[in-house]
Amino acid sequence: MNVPLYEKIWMWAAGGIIAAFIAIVLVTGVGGALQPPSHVETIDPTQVFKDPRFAHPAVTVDANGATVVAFGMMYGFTPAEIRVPAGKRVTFRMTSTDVTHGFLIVGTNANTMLVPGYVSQFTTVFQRPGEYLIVCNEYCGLGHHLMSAKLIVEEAKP
Ligand SMILES: [Cu+2]
Repeated sequence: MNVPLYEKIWMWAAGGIIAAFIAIVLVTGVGGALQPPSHVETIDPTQVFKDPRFAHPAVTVDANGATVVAFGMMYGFTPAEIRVPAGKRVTFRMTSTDVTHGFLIVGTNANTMLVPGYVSQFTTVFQRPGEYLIVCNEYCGLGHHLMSAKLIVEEAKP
């Protein structure tokens, strides 16, 4: 069969693009699945109460913003009421003592999973003062629907 040269070039080019796509899918899919995508900080889930990072779950406010140390367990969050300043950077550091929980602050873009064995961390800014509902959005057991907490965003003091 006599295939014209241009036809051959385009067949090889199309084949090469397909091979490149498959390679990209394999490299990112397999490589990315080997570890969590960000902030790999581990913790022994059975020792959360004794671990110095989580022994005193609380909100620490300083000039730059606030740091929230909290954990989720069946079926609640500790602390159950979190007070942070409006318009400042708030860093959440959280984990779970038992199973995987969710941490969603309704009406904001704050949403993470609390996976036992790992410390979840993210930073956000709450612009609007007010009261926000925090819910667990990963089914974690019979009391899942009872698992909630409160975020109070306070007007920043001048
Ligand atoms: Cu839960």
